[in-house]
Amino acid sequence: METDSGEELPFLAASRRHQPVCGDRVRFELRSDDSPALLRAILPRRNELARAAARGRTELVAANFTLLAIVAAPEPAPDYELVDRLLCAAAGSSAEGLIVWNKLDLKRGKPERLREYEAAGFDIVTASALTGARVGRLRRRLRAHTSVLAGQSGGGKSTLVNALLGQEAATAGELSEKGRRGRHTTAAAAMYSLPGGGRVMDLPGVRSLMPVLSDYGDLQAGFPEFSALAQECRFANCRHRNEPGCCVLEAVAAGRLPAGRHAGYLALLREFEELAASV
Ligand SMILES: Nc1nc2c(ncn2[C@@H]2O[C@H](COP(=O)(O)OP(=O)(O)OP(=O)(O)O)[C@@H](O)[C@H]2O)c(=O)[nH]1
Ligand SMILES: [Mg+2]
Ligand SMILES: [Zn+2]
Repeated sequence: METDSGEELPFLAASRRHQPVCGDRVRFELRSDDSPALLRAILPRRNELARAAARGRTELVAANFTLLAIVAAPEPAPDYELVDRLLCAAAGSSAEGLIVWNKLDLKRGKPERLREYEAAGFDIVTASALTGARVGRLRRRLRAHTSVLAGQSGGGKSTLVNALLGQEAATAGELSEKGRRGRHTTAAAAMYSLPGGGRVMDLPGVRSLMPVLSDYGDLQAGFPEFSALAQECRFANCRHRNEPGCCVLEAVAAGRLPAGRHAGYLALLREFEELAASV
């Protein structure tokens, strides 16, 4: 826990009801002796990022962010379903969504699939956490924000945090040789203040972080390029799956909308409907 003046304080929750997550603002009581400060209350959150946990439960992982930066890279191979999901989560949390294409030094170029996000209106910045290339630009982009770095394990979130800070603060890992997958190096979320302004939260990589989609509006917000087309669909509540007179499907068939974007939408729609049916 950190005070407004930046001092690190050990603390204890006064009650088990007060379980703070990374990004929470809290009220606490200092005690006269050397014992840890007592956390008395968690202040109202502007937003929350939740993941699906065991037994259909959800678990909060971060709060009070204004930008959700989705870190992806050529290695490990990008998981676009996760990118879609996180973009939906950003929109549903009234936070800016940003894609960070890391490991520029590998010189693989942007995959076609990633360009589709740009065409859909999403902001993509490229950087190399390893060489520091374009990290200054990313630092400026994050300056006015409390950001969350999220994405697959091994994408380079912790390495990026270190590059943004200009020092080793977050523990970064190695990619395992077998399959070049991430190793889930970061175990718990942590918040860092950036030189020049802004703060970032480094979250553990996904597989452990699948944000839950609880609202069809969040799903729509992750696919903003559909909305103009959807206005012309025959049914006002068209879900663009197999409905007659669906203009989204027509656009896919005519090659005006990338099939990958529509497939990504259908995957999340299926999950959203299963979730909605189970409650
Ligand atoms: N070539 C290259 N490798 C990078 C770059 N950034 C990170 N890496 C490497 O990618 C591996 C994983 O980096 P981490 O920063 O631990 O990844 P993470 O996203 O924090 O992973 P988790 O904590 O498991 O979620 C490490 O071996 C890094 O050295 C980069 O810009 N270029
Ligand atoms: Mg990490
Ligand atoms: Zn439709």
